[in-house]
This record gives sequence, structure tokens and C-alpha cells, in this order.
Amino acid sequence: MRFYVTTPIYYVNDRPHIGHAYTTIAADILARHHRQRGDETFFLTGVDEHATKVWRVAEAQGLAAQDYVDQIAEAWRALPPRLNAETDYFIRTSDEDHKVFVRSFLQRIYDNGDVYEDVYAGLYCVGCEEFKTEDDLVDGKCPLHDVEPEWIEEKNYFFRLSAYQERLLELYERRPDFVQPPFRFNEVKSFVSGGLRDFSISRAGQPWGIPLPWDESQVAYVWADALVNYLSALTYARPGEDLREEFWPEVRHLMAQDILRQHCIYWPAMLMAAGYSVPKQIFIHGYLLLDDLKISKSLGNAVDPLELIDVYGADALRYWCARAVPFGQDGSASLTGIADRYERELGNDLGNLLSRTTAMIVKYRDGRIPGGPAGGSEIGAAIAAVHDLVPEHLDRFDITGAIDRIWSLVRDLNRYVTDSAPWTLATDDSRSADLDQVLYDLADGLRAAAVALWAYLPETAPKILEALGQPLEVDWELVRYGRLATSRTIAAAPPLFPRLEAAAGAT
Ligand code: ME8
Repeated sequence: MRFYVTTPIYYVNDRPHIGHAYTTIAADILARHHRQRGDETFFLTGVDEHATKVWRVAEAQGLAAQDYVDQIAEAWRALPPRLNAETDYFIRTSDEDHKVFVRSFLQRIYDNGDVYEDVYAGLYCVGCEEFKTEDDLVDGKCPLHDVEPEWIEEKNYFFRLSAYQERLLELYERRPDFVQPPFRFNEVKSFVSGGLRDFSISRAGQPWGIPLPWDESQVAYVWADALVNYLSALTYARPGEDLREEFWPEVRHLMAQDILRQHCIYWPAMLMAAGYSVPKQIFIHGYLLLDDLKISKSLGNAVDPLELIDVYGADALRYWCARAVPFGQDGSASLTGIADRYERELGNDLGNLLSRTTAMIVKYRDGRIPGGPAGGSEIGAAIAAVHDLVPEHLDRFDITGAIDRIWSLVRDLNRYVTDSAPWTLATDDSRSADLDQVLYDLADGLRAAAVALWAYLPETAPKILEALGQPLEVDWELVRYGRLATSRTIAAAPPLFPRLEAAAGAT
């Protein structure tokens, strides 16, 4: 199977925040999981540089737009590694190869007869980088940005979106899982059924952007430039290769609902007009509403919630993102829960389990993992459930359901320690084989849990494998009972998630 996943390319008018981290983490979890399954995987992220709001920030700072984006793009490039996200390419829309591709893409639409010239007279919200109708406004203001849109009157080129209404509806009909979750898809369908207006794909009088190939006095409208990144990147991410053959249209776009229309309506129509296949799937997650002011106060110095990484580590942030709000549902989440989850779930459920297991193997068996797999073990059944069900959840983008499933294995293992009471078995020589079995099952269960957790906790999972003397391999087939490498001598593991005195104030 081929799996190509994207995040939106983020605007560089400001620095990254936790909302951007959220989508990037989700995409990384999916990409890592597919790599574990042996799928050919490509993970793209990057930045959107030709927006009017970006240009204005540069102006306000007295910088040439290119100099400004060159500087700030580096803060964005640093985001994925900071989150332990392993991307295959980081695209910037000011990349020369992207510009060349966008021009040829738009030329194809033009040649297809879907572009015409007209005067645009209406409202534009720079915050949204979107043209607005009166219906979009509340008390004359953009409800998202709480500002009055600007009046724009200029000669523009328009894309004949209205001509694609039937083809879009037919696409939605034919591909019932094109947009996920279904309640978002319904929004899209009813919007398109209500009729589509052509949209301007150019801006006159803005010197920042990609000049149109047929009229260099105008630049491409930022969305007509940005959406194309998902395709353009494939043509130059790996020099000498055209990854479109491999990965187009096997793409899954991830984003929040703020940019659903552009992705579910404009983008497929533009692709059809340019003669390309439409994406495989578009997944819309909710918008995190964060009480970040409270966070910064309670953490004292953490003005930027991303600084929580310095306190808790990237894996704890990833874990919180996966579990705080059911992925795909609309909801609000409080970052204060991160301290609680760090301590109770990562520290106690997982960290203590490893410490106790390794300590018992040291104490009762001199550090040698005993025995071999037994048939019918209850831990075997719990591992099998993870092996079979987690991919099903993740194939539905159910990032939260999948981690819940893995965590129930972690909880089963904790219960198994309590129920089997190895400390009691250790006092009775006649029960030595039982103790061997319990220690084996605990170590094997932890090993399998670590492999399954790798997509979520890529820094922690290898530490668990190492503490258990296991090879650092995370192939999904290793999420099976009885794959434990024994005959190694291990030591008691240090805490995976040490208690944080400094973080106590954040709860
Ligand atoms: O819209 N909760 O860029 P953008 C969840 N450049 N996700 C959030 C979030 C939050 N509070 N805040 C941001 C753009 N996001 C365009 C995209 S794509 C061809 C062009 C995430 O910087 C979420 O994925 O405004 C959202 O859709 C995206 O950042 C918006 O990023």
C-alpha cells in the first residue's frame, strides 16, 4: 500500500503554535504507523509564504518579503523535529521548483478554458486570505478574525468553479469516504448543493506572489498557489525522481475545519480542470480551543505553549494531543491536563510498569528474562487485539481510538502484575515455573506495547525496548505474543517519565 499524508502548509505571518503542532503530530502518528506496516510512505509539511498578511508583516518590520520569509521559515522548519515528527519533505512556496510548477498548473487550467477575466469588487478578509460575501459576515465583521474585511476593486482572473458543481456532487456521491468525518462531509455537500460562485485566482497590485504565466502583471491568489504544493512537492522532493507516479493520488490531506472549503471544493475542482485525479481522502479534525493564557501564567515563564515540550518532552505532548480530544470531533481541550496525564498515565501506568518489571527480573532471576511463551496466555490475547484492531482504527484516522486500545494493553499488564503477585510466587519454590511465566509475559507484553506505541512515542518506545534488551525494531508484525528475545541480561530501568517538580504548578 502507498500512503501519502500532508499537513496544511502554514502561514508564516507568525510563529508556530500548539494548534499547528497538533496537525503535524497527528500526521506523523499516521505516517509512522504506515511505515511500521511496511507501506511506502511519504509525509509532507511546509509553509505558505505568498499571503497578503505575510507581505504586510514583512513591510511592518521594514524587511523585503523574501528576507522576512527566509528568516521565519527556519522557525517553522524546526517545528517537526521539535515534535519528534519525521517528515519526508518540508516545502516552501517560494521554492523555485514550486513556482515553476504552479505556473504550469495554472496554465493548464487556463488552456482548458476555465479562466476568465472580470472585475472583482467586494470584500476581502486578510486574516482568512479569502473573499467574503455579506452572508459570511456577522455585524459586518469576519467572525473568525473580528475585523471588518477590506473593500477590494480590481481586475482579476476568475476560475470557473460554478462549472464544476455537478462534477463535484457526482464525486461526493461516488466516493462516500472522500471527506471524513461524515458530519464534515455533509457540510461540504450542502454547501456545494447550494450553488458555487466562481472565485478569483489572482491579485493585482500586490508585488508578492507567483506571477501568472499569461499575465505577469498579476500574481496568483495565495490559495491558487498554496494548494498546488501537495502536487508540486512530489516533482522535486527527491532530485531526479518524479514521485507523482508513486504517490498521486494516494494522498490524505489533514487539517482543521477552518480550511475545509478550499480543500474539499476548490482543490478537487482545480485538479479536475488541470487534468489530475482528485485526492484519496480529506480528514478534518477539530479546532483546539486552548486556554493558553492560563497555561503561561501557571507555568510562569512559558509564554508559548510549545515550550511545554521543554518541560514534559515531545512524547508527552504527542500523547496529550492524541488523547485530549477524540480526534476528528469538535472540542475544546485544556492543556492543563497534560501534567495529569504525564504523571498518572505515562509516569505510573507505563513508566512504573517498566521499572517494576525490570526490577523483578533483576531481583528474582538475576536480570535474565526467563522462560518462553505459553499458549493461551491472557497477555497473548491482549496483544493480539492490539495487533488486529489498532490498524483498523488508524485506517479510519481514529488516532484516539487506537491509543485507547494500546493503553488497555498497558492497563491489562498492570492488572496482571497485581493479580499474579510475583512477589508471592517468589516465596514458593514449587511455583518457580509460574513466576517464570509471569515475568516472561510482562516483559513480552511491554515489548509489544512499546512497538505499538512507537508511532505515538517515538522517543520512549526505543527506551523500553532497550531496557528489555530487545532489538530496536518496530515492524508491526512484532506486535505478536512470544517474540521476546530472552537469554539477555538486563538491569533495572530508570524512570521513563521522572516526576517533575517544576511542572507541579501547571496542574
Ligand atoms: O490556513 N487547533 O494556514 P494556517 C487545531 N496557509 N488545529 C489548528 C489550530 C487549532 N487551534 N490552529 C491551527 C492556512 N491549526 C493555509 C493553509 S494549505 C494548502 C494552506 C492547524 O497557518 C490546522 O491544521 O492558518 C489548521 O487547518 C491549520 O493549522 C491552519 O494553518
